[in-house]
Parts: sequence; structure tokens; C-alpha cells
Amino acid sequence: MNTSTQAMTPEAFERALRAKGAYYHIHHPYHIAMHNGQATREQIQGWVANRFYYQTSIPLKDAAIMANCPDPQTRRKWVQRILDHDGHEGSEGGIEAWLRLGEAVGLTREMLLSEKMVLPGVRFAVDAYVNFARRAVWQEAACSSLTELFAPEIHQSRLDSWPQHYQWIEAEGYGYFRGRLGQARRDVEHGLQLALDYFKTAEQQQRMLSILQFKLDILWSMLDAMSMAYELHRPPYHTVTDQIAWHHERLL
Ligand code: AHQ
Repeated sequence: MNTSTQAMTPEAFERALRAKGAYYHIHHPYHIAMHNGQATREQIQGWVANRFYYQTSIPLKDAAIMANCPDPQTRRKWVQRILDHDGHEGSEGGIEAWLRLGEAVGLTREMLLSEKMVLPGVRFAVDAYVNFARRAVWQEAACSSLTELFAPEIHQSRLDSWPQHYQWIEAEGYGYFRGRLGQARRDVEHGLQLALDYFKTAEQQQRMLSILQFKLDILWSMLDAMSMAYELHRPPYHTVTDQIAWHHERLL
């Protein structure tokens, strides 16, 4: 029985964190359409180009956490996340793999790198994540990555469904998702331990659940912005121009 003043046991707290999976973006209509083979080429391309902004922001988020973390043992582990994305001796890294996914769906590296297709709603949601990491206590910022509790399932679901639904996507583009299966699991092992060690009181545990919901909201809102643009055909300023008019520079 968990009264609002009594802290949950670590097991109950972990169950409460995992229960948040009900709100994961695997349940978003945009993701469901992509999974079911109902997404158009433009909707897949839009998703890849917009998610590239999320991917390239992750190392900035993780570097912000490291900058706020005084513990060398934690930093030794956390730095791996930056290397996973930026690459290191012997591995090209996730950002390079995402650029390959971009080419596999018919976009160019230049188009992804220009960030011209990054919708304002996606940019604002991702920037909220990076700015949270810059200013929150490092344990709260670190544990906001725990949406990765649910990430292996979503990466696997793409590997299971996209190749059969989207014959036009070149197979080497799927390398990113395969790489994340193991990386996400290793991230979660560390992130979950941090959460169980740090969030001890009932108030702290409720705050962590809110932080996780904040991150779930970020992921959901990104797909909402893509739905407006690529499903409802109402990208920003569509009543004014059929050109890309929104800003695409990193201002924050
Ligand atoms: O490709 C993803 C990734 O590199 C990360 C890092 C991690 C974080 O630090 O917040 N979260 C995350 C996620 C990635 N992919 C998302 C997807 O749906 O493909 C899932 C996302 C996450 O669950 O946070």
C-alpha cells in the first residue's frame, strides 16, 4: 500500500517507472502507421529528417549531464553515450548511421545536416530536453533518459516490420536500429541503478515519475508536430507559403 507520504520500495518504484511505458511513443498513431506499413515515403522521410535533430542533440544533452556531474566513476560510464553517437576509433557512431538511414530512405546527408526539414515543434521539444539537462541536477537529467526502458522494443518493432512494408528502403539503413538494441539495454542498466539509488523519498519518487512523463511528452510531441506536417499537410505557415519558412538554425 503506497500512501502519498510513504516511499515505494525499490521494486515498487521500478514497477512504477516501467508502468510509464503505457505512454511511450510506440503507441503514437504516427508510429503505429509506420509500423503497419501505412506511412508514405514523405512521412518516413519526414520522420528520419526530424529525428536526426534528436539524435544530434543527444551528445549535447549527455555532455551537459557530464559537465554537471562531479563523480568520475559516473562520468567514465556516461561518456560512452557520447561515443555511441559521435563515434570513436573503430566505430562510425550513431549519427553517421542515421545519415546512412537518411540516404537509405532517399534523402541526402546535406538535407539532414542542413536541419531545414526540422519542424519547429520538433526543435522546441528536443531543445526542451537539452535545456533540462543543462540546468537540472545531474541525477535528474541522467534519469530522464529512462524512456530507454521501452526503446529496445521500438527498435525491434522497426526491424521486424519496415523491411517487409517498405521495400524501397535500402537495407543498410537499418544498422542504426540494430546498434541501439544493445546500447539502450546497457544505458538502462546504469540509468535504472542511478534512479533507484537517488530517488528515495516519496516526494523524490513522484518527481522522478514526473520527469519521466516530461520526457515521454517530448517524444510524443515530436510525432504530433510530424503528424500536423506530414499527415494533415499543415506544416507551419502552410496558409502563407508552400516553401519552408520556419527557422532552422540552432539558436539555443
Ligand atoms: O536513438 C535513440 C537514442 O540514441 C536515445 C538516447 C536516449 C536518451 O538519452 O534519452 N533516448 C534515446 C532514444 C532513441 N531512439 C528513440 C526511438 O524511438 O527510436 C527512443 C529514445 C528514447 O526512448 O528516449
